[in-house]
Amino acid sequence: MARKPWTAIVAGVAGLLLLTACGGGGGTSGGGALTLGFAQVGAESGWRTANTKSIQESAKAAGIELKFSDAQQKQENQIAAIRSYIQQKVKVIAFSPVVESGWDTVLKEAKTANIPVILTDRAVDSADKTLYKTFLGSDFVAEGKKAGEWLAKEFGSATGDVSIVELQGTTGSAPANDRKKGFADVIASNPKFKVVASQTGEFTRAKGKEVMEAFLKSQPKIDVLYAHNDDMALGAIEAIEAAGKVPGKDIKIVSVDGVRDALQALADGKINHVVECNPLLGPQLMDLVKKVAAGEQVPPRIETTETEFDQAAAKAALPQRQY
Ligand code: GYE
Repeated sequence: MARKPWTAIVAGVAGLLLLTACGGGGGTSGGGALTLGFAQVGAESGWRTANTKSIQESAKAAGIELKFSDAQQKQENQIAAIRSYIQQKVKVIAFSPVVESGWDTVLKEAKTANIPVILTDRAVDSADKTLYKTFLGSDFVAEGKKAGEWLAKEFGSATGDVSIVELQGTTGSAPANDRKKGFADVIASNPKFKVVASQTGEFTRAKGKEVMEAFLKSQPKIDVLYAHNDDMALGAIEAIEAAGKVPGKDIKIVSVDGVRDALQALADGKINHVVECNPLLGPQLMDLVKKVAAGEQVPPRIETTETEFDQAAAKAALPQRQY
């Protein structure tokens, strides 16, 4: 019983020492360094790697001291990281929530500690919008719709059923929920479009390959693969080729993100269409961090502008593609 306060004090002192040590000699004049705690989802995809790099480089360029953690796609790790940022008294917390629900408790803790929170890339479903200052990222429903619209055009004149398999992103994540919905909304207008199998591939190449192998075994006819991200599509291509089929021809493929490897596969004719999702959120995020740290008002939602790639657009974009 009597131990608890002591442990707390020791932890507090240790935290203080850590904070001082991390101050980098910046001193406390003028309020000290602007510290940002960023809780990243993981390193599951090419998109994520580009996103992490963008955040790390822009923090450096903006003179913001970044504390960065990788949650390995686990919500409990992200919650622990956010709690440690609260304890370390960072100025601002930003994170990309691995799933949409279950954040209210930790977000309330940040609010009580007067630390503003910025959501980047993925949203939360909290009813209380005062738990975070803003959201910076993409409209995932619109991305799913674009994939559906491509499909509707591509198979516009097809007679008979079009059998679609879907590789979903991480279960419960905003991009998986929304990309599924946007796509489903568009294809619902024509009963010939049938999603014959839909399963999570966890946004990774390995899982995308594994689940596609299972689809190829269980489904007698697959005309189209809709993958919620490029990495799963790239993994699935390996499975399709191993099954003796030609990706892009026997099975048409549409995916989301626009990473180099996928644009290359599109240029090579193995993917048929890519909907872009922009991972380079770092510069805009650092701007927002400075604003919320200064107590300035920011818009509640900031969406990135994105395009789509057909084969010609992929070929044109490839030489300058950064990621
Ligand atoms: O599409 C996928 C990544 O949240 C938008 O997460 C992001 C998604 C992205 O793993 O590749």
